[in-house]
Amino acid sequence: MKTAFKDIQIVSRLGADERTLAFDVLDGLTRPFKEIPPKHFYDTEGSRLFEQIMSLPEYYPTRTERSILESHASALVEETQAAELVELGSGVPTKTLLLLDAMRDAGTLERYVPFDVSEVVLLESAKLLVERYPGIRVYGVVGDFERHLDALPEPEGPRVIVFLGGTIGNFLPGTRRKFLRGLAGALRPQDRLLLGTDLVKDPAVLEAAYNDAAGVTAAFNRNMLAVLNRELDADFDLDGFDHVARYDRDEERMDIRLRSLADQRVRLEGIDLEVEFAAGEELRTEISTKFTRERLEAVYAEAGLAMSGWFTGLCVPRLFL
Ligand code: AVJ
Repeated sequence: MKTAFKDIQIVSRLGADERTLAFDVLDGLTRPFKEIPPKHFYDTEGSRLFEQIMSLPEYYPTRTERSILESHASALVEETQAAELVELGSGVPTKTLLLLDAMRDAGTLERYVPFDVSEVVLLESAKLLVERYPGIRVYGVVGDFERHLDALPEPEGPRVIVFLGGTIGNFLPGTRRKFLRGLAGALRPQDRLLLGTDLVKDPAVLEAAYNDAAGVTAAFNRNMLAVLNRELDADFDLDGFDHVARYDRDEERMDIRLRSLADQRVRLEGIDLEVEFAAGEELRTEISTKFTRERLEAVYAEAGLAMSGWFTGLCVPRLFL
């Protein structure tokens, strides 16, 4: 446990010996259908590219979610009387400020509990927030929210857990249920979960959002190979793979992959592995599930949650305006 500033406390659940990437890659590249989980996109360069994605004309989710929060933050605070905000995968708080502002204005704000894999990001946002909200306490948790939810502190007042940005869409159904059940277990009757999800819509709109004209999403996708090259001493040729993002109508999710342009062999020195890719073979790097209200209610029900509110925004990709 480290305390850097009065009012700021950061606890870490990530050990220096985390080998998650190595395990995920060894596991994911030795299966008949190759797959690496999307959490490995986000090194410094990946986070920078994702920041760019969020302001792309085709990528409507970020600005749609922001407008929803702008419209409903004060009503949410009014209804929940939230004294503390727990944010999963907090990153650099931007949209969160809308909620924290509403809590400050209502006079309920006491504590912000950001949960993120990056200690640097947590400390930076904590410093920013204690300046912006005099009297607020920040309790940051460095960890992986799929494994370390038990590191959350005891609630000190009505709590809202927020999980924004549509990241829930990255989970396969089984993991999603396990994760939501974990959250359900952390919520008392007076607490609430605020979940940001993208919705099923015209596949053309969806596919455009993940195949932007400027090629930022393609660069973001390929950057995962750069992460492997650096962290696992691998020799992926980034130009040897195409970015592929298709909407799967049966599963109601975007399916994002890297397609090998030729037969090739890749060596990953760091995990002592050689893998072959056939020409046209695909490596899945992400799924991004799109929901309907009915689907979400069913997903909540199987996790022991009940929907108490539903807010939508108009998704209009700037391209089509
Ligand atoms: C951060 C998972 C919500 O699924 O839209 C954006 C990630 N990938 N473009 C999404 C992403 C490609 C994003 N999430």
